[in-house]
Amino acid sequence: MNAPLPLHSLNMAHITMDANPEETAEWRDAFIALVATEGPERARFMLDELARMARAGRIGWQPHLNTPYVNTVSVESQPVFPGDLAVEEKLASIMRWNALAMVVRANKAYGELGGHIASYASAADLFEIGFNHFFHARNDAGGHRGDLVFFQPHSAPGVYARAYLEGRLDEDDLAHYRQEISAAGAGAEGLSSYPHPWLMPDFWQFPTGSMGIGPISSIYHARFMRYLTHRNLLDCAGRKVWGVFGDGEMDEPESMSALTLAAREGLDNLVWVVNCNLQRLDGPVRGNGRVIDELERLFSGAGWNVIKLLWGSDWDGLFARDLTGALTRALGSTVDGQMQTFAAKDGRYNRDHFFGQSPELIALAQGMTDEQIDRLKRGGHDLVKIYAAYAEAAKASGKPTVILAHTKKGYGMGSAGQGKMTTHSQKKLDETDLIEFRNRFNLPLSDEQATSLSFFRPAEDSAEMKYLRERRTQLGGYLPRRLTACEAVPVPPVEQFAQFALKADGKEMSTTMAFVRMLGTLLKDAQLGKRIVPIVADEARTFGMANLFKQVGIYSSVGQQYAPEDIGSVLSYREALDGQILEEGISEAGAIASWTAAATSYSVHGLAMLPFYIYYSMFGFQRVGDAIWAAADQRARGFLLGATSGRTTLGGEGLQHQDGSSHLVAATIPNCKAYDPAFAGELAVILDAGMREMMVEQKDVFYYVTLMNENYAQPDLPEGVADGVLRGAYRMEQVGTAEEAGRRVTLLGSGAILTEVRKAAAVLAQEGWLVDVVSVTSWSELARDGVLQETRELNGEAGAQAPWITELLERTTGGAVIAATDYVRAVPESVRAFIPAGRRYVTLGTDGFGRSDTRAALREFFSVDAQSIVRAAKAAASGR
Ligand SMILES: Cc1ncc(C[n+]2csc(CCOP(=O)(O)OP(=O)(O)O)c2C)c(N)n1
Ligand SMILES: [Mg+2]
Repeated sequence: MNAPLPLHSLNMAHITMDANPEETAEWRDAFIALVATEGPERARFMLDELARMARAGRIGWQPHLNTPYVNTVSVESQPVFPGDLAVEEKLASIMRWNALAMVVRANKAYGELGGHIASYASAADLFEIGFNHFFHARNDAGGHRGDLVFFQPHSAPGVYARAYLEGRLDEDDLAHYRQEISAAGAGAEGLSSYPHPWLMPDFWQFPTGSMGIGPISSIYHARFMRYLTHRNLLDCAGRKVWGVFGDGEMDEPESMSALTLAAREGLDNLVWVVNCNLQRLDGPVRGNGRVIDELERLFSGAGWNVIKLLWGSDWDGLFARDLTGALTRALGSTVDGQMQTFAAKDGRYNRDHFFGQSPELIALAQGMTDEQIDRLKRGGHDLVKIYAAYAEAAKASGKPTVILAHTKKGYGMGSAGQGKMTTHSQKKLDETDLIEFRNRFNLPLSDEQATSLSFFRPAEDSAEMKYLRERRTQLGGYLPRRLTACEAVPVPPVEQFAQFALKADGKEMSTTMAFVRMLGTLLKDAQLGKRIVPIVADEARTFGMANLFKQVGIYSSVGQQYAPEDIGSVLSYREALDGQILEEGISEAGAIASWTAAATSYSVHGLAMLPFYIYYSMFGFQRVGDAIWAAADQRARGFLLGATSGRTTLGGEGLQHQDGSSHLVAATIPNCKAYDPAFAGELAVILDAGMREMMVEQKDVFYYVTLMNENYAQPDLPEGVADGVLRGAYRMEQVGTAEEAGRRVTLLGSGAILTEVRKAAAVLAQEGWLVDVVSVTSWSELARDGVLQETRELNGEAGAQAPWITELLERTTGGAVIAATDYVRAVPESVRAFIPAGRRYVTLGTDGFGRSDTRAALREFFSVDAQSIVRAAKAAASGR
């Protein structure tokens, strides 16, 4: 029903168990008369009133969240299509062809490369309407500052196909789809499998390859744009976030987890297009159910504006003739598994099995040939209907919008793939399939060109090419495109925000307290302060940050509409429109999405922001590691602070709170610099270097720093060690007086366990040992440097030096080397290869599950306490 049905035509025959049909008819007639004489507004009022009475009377009635299985935008309210339909259809066909040719070619050459055809085949028209009419590119010369567009990852071939027509990629590039390495040798640009800003830094903006991360990121980016606007940092009015996602992808917890946030925040700058081709990889998304109904209920319930885009224009006439509503009912009661079968079968089958269901449907199909039935388009393949849905979405106000677009997976792939169970991974088409595809989309290709998979680009002065360029000019240029130019932000000298830490003079404090104090000062800095984005996931009080609530406020898009319970207190809970802290509640997934939005603002918005997300370290790399990996792909710049870190610093918390592995995972992320400082002075040096590297030198790195909550005496940072702190280690002290024969040992320690190392050193010194204590601030930086130097040496490259840890140990220490950390042993094991030859290396760590007990008991249990270190030192020295 692309037009509303006349109310009196609704056949209620399907309603069973009507105890009193006559009475029902009276009520119906009354309602029809009301609509006819008083209009829809009065009718709505009456329905509300009845609903109110039903609820008051506790009669147990609930409204259904589903609307009929028809287009939300009716024929009557459909806008005139503003483009040249014929040209756009030709262009879409060319995109389809080149995308298909690229994948099939790559797999003909190297069967192992993989790739996808069917997803873009179903999404091509959804993309094209966006490209031709809605997706604004960033135009810094006074124009639109750009929409953010999230592309479904395995539809990337279609985006490349378009960039090829636009002249942004050439045939050589397309020929190197999924071959980044050989492309470099051939002077071409390798096209990454999925959107990867790391691999194609001038092209892709948002990594979406891991399903679910695109959807949640898009929500938090939309919210971050509001934050920038409300904090008067950047006016983001008029800019939208578009996301094209799969219906299967909606099952990911991340996809759904922030729907209510988007609605609560009234993100009408956000539009999702969910491509409901009813299939995922293995088979139907809801074979025995109906995913569009389910998503409609989910999104409506969450407070989104839902636009169903189900049927193409050629259904309009059918619906108009369907006076009994039989067609709407039949479509509304077909399960998706069956609907998929209809997509896979021809017109004859559909006539027999769909239209053959009832005399009314048979009559409806009578005027159509099998060919016409076969070509009946679903809404997501009809440019006019797609335009209508997008236009409706673009003007929505007060709510985020989802367009549920009904399509066929593998659309146009004929018997080779359309609607087939196996279509997702279909990447081989034989000659007949290719000719069929060419015919299906009227492509101007000879048989030879089709079967040899020639790429096709119309002549530069053709109507299609002129149109394509004109449309993109109107919309500000080409996209996706990743820009990086932005102004550097000056960082205050370290003495200004961390003098107390550099010259701590033995004062007792935890590194978390030191961090919070530094952050508080940095927030006051005239230039940098405003750019800082503190982020927490309901743990600000845990980390002693409550003072910041008052100081900089918690961001709220509606200010604070209540008198907080603690209003008189100096730490009062303060929400404000221009609040600076992003308090994400108990959603680490949300918090890391927020962090990523802020950490990539330098590129997405041309405005560098500096996020500090502080969290329970266990709930970081372990809980949201994949999102951090995606942030790395997106070249994020910012700080992750893993607080209450390590397996023994937060005694009572036990197995699921004590983190012994985050440094191991962090070390695997190439652009993540991970530090486990023991002292506030070290932390100061690390923060200072990180801020300079990211904000001033604008390097694409981010920092992971672990913080502890154990209070202990903080020494002054020794002179001249800053370089060592950043490289990962420095010799902090030598204890003991003279070396007795065989009584020399070197102790390495990091973070929480350095205090145990120093205690062990004192014990050994008392017993006549000479002990060098090395503070390791970063195992991963040491290991990276070691690997780099070793690789240089093996390759005979110039500039190979001894690894820093080798040189440091050789130059400043002696004896066997014992390393202890609050992390699993694999962390200190990562530098074993770089320990100077001939020196025994023993590692102590916290392998296994965590437990609850006192700090002392835990350290003893894991053998990382001073006693265990002393024991290990003696054993190693004696050659045991
Ligand atoms: C987290 C994650 N799990 C699994 C995959 C592998 N995968 C890629 S596409 C796909 C199916 C996608 O189905 P849908 O979202 O419906 O998209 P369609 O191709 O049907 O448009 C799967 C399982 C992935 N990329 N990411
Ligand atoms: Mg799907």
